[in-house]
Amino acid sequence: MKAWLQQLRKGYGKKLASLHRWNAWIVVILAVSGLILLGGFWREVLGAGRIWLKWLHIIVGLAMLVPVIYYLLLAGKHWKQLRDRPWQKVNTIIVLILLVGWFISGVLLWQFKAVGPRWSGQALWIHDLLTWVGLPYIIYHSITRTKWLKDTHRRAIPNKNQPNAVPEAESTGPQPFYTRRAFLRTAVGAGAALTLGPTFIRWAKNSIAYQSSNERYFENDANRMSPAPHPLPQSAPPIGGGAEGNFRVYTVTDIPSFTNTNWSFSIDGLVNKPMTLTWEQFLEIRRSVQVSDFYCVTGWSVFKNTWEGIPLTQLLKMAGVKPEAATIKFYSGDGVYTDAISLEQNQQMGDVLVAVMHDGKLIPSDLGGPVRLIVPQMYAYKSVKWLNRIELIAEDHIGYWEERGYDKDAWVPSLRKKSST
Ligand SMILES: Nc1nc2c(c(=O)[nH]1)N[C@H]1C(S)=C(S)[C@@H](COP(=O)(O)O)O[C@H]1N2
Ligand SMILES: [Mo]
Repeated sequence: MKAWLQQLRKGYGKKLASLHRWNAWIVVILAVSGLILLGGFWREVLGAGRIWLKWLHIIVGLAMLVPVIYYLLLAGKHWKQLRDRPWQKVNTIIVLILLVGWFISGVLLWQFKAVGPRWSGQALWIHDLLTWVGLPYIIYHSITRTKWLKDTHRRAIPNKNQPNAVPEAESTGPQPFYTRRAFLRTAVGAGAALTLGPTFIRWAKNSIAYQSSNERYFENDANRMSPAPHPLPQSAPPIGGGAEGNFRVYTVTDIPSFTNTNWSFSIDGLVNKPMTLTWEQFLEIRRSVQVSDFYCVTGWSVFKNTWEGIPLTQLLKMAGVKPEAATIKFYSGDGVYTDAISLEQNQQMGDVLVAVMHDGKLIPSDLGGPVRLIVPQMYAYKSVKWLNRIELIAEDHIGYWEERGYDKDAWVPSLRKKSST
């Protein structure tokens, strides 16, 4: 073991430098792929590419463990050399905390099915937090160190007692406490951090819509439907006590907006009474209220939503499903997104809802209003937003995200245990 460590430490200075370089590239790849995965804009552009990118992010993220472990093996020696450089020590610790934090939360996110929605929710929060704190820090770090690309000697730590250390010929002897160069670098770094930091945060807020309440969505409703439905007594105030957690607005298209004239709701295909309803007709159908949790496969959840709407089973009864029908296909008013469940799954679940209200208010356009599907026992990619057509078909239908690599099995495992018995 000792001999092996010694072997490992041969050419220590060079090794440390190349370790740093490798790690920097890994972080760049993870940052770019992670930000693209996060950005709503890329959802539409990438399609199936998103799944590949996610895999790249996971694999490179796992690979990050190699330089971290390698460094830890060399750390004892490095640490001794940093004796007189407390800030480099602090920097090293910060970077290690970031990398390990990203790694652990990333593994939990990757294994979201095994760890369950509460854990993956926490993991996502930590993963994001580290990103918003860590990325500006690392950007600052690399800007103030870009000199290093040219003057390698800035990186090497002079140490007379170490024959294997990088030659210190270029080391310019005792350095003035603060050189003009160092000052410039710090100024540039601080300037960059100051301009990038707030932009980062604003961008984060807008692009992932991670914020402290869902109120904003209600205020920005782009739909103009009238009349407004009267909430049932269980809806206002909501019997669930109000949703816990924040929706992230996910869409593969622009957010559509609807009025009474461009909105209608159809049930067709293998039914006895195909119908197309206006908003007024739709609101006349008896509604009911349910409280349920909402789980996205990417790790976030919104708990205790009070949804009011028409149970799918009730709509299907109205239309009269023909015996040849096997699949219920859902269409979004965005003209692109579709998904499906089997008639059997619908019967088994019994709580699929064509929802009109959330926590006593009309569902805002960002969150799929005026009418969206809610499939509480499956991951939310089944819960089609801007639902405006239900078609009964005999064959299978592969939904939008399933076609692009999402699991065909959308059951939330923790709920499955209860419902399958
Ligand atoms: N029409 C449409 N419905 C959709 C999506 C979409 O992109 N378009 N995304 C799905 C996914 S993956 C999730 S997690 C939820 C997100 O719902 P929210 O945007 O209201 O939070 O909607 C689902 N339904
Ligand atoms: Mo999702």
